[in-house]
Amino acid sequence: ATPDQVRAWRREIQRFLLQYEFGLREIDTKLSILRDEFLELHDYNPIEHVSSRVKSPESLLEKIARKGVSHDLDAVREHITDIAGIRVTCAFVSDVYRLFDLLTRQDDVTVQTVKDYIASPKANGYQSLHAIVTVPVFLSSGAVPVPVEVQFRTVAMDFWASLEHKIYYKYRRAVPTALIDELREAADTAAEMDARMERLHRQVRADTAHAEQR
Ligand code: 0O2
Repeated sequence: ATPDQVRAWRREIQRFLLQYEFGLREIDTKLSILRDEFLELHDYNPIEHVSSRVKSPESLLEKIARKGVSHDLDAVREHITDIAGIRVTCAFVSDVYRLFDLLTRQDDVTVQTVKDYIASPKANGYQSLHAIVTVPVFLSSGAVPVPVEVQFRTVAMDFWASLEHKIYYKYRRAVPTALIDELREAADTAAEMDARMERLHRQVRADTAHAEQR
């Protein structure tokens, strides 16, 4: 390709990725509204933190090659669904599902796919609730539906996933069996802790409600 072609292609990619940046902002605003209203109604914050990213052009190109997708941007839009990603970390499993419902019930949010790795954890122990949603972004040329991957998880699931991710890359995807077994056990421990924290949380809320009635 000539330098002019490379420059033109870069500009096109930048414009393409900007739409995903806008999609993330829409979802981010929705989540912050839900959080602030929840705080007002229930007196606690259901979201511990939110992080988001648009895939870098390098990592997008790597995934296009790995998945054998054509470089045509319409094909990329259709087949690579995690160009915009947002991760919502909650204290409790019940809040994970509650936020998922509150977000996906909104009129302008369309759910494409849901993968519930909390109900059915992956073989390695990974747990999270994933949804690919599309949200309209209003550009000068009209509305564009932008796909965003939203991952909902608890603090314990997030702790596990970030360590597992590091280990996976450290061993270049060939993790020793003993470590795989330990990670699986650690995932079970995290799930037990989530169940225990949920019980405590319910107990405290019930006790508080009782005290308020008296
Ligand atoms: P990164 O580096 O986080 O972006 P896909 O490969 O996305 O087309 P897949 O695998 O069917 O399709 O999607 P899935 O199962 O919904 O997983 C997508 C994302 O979930 C991953 O993105 C990870 O962020 C996370 N994830 C899934 N499985 C695991 C796991 O076993 N361990 C950890 N730590 N994270 C996981 P990427 O692009 O793979 O990675």
